[in-house]
Amino acid sequence: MQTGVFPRPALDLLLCAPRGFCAGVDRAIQIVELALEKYGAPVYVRHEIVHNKFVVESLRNKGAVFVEELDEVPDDGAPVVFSAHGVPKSVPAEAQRREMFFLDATCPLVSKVHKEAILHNKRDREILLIGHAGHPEVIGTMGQLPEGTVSLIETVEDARTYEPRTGKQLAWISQTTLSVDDTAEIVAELSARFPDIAQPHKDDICYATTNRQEAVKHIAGQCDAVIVVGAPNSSNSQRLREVAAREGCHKAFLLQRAGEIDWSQFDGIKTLGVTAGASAPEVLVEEVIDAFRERFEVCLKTVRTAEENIAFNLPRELRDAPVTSG
Ligand code: 2E7
Ligand code: F3S
Repeated sequence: MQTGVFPRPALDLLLCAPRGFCAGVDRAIQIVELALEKYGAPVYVRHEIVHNKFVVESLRNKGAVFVEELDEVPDDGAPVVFSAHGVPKSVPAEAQRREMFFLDATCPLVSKVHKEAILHNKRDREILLIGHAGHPEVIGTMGQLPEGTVSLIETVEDARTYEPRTGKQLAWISQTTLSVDDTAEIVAELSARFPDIAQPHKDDICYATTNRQEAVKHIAGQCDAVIVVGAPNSSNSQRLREVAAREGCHKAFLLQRAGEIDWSQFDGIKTLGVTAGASAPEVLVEEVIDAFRERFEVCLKTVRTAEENIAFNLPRELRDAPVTSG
């Protein structure tokens, strides 16, 4: 007989799919792991390979050394990996000058935006980058061209007040992890003001960002609370939290680990939504779900809004390396 044991309250947990790792993150982490296997430790990594402390810590335990700039890397012949977010042209240039062996883990979908910027410049266009100041992807994309060539547009207000600096045709490109809806508003303003502005086929927001936002949007309205597993410096994860909040879920939280859950916020909830940013490992999602299972009678339902089957090739140097067991 279970006297004194209160029944746990029932909780419907809606688990978004797709969520978590994208193809660019998978590739970037594999690059560091394969470099460690093939060349041995240390392997230097410029910037967090992806914006997740758990991932960074696991790689550090295997022998990766994280730095912010190349001047922190000694000339000892060890490989240097550039993070998934991309780097300004000055970074590989400096690595070449110092005859470093480097591996570029820039997501191929970011490299595509870099190529667009270079092409617009070749076609003599004035380039606007829609994105967030200070983010490493934005620094990398702006740094594909000489300083002052690319202008940053962060808000609809920026789009409304932008004064072209040259008489050239305008073109816009974007960061890959933006809010789909905010970007559409900015683009509408730019297109209204500058009807002949050149633009990408659709936008530069990647498939993973788009799919994860769509998934959380789909469930947010039915949820009393939504948890996004991800880091505060992760742009795509922040956008997921915002999307959930805007869809009317008043309790939308971004957190890195189960230990950060403020349980007072979840008293009396009936339906919880869970998703994860593109840099958050599934093991951390499981950790959060397990923490809820300890306090609630959880009925878990996966809600899938898109299928993903994208994988990117590894850099040539690592293609013949043995595959890691995980
Ligand atoms: C690279 C790019 O590491 P993240 O959290 O990065 P963001 O850009 O969202 O802060 O997520 C994976 C990733 C996303 N975009 C890596 Cl360009
Ligand atoms: Fe690439 Fe998008 Fe992931 S730009 S790293 S596929 S979130």
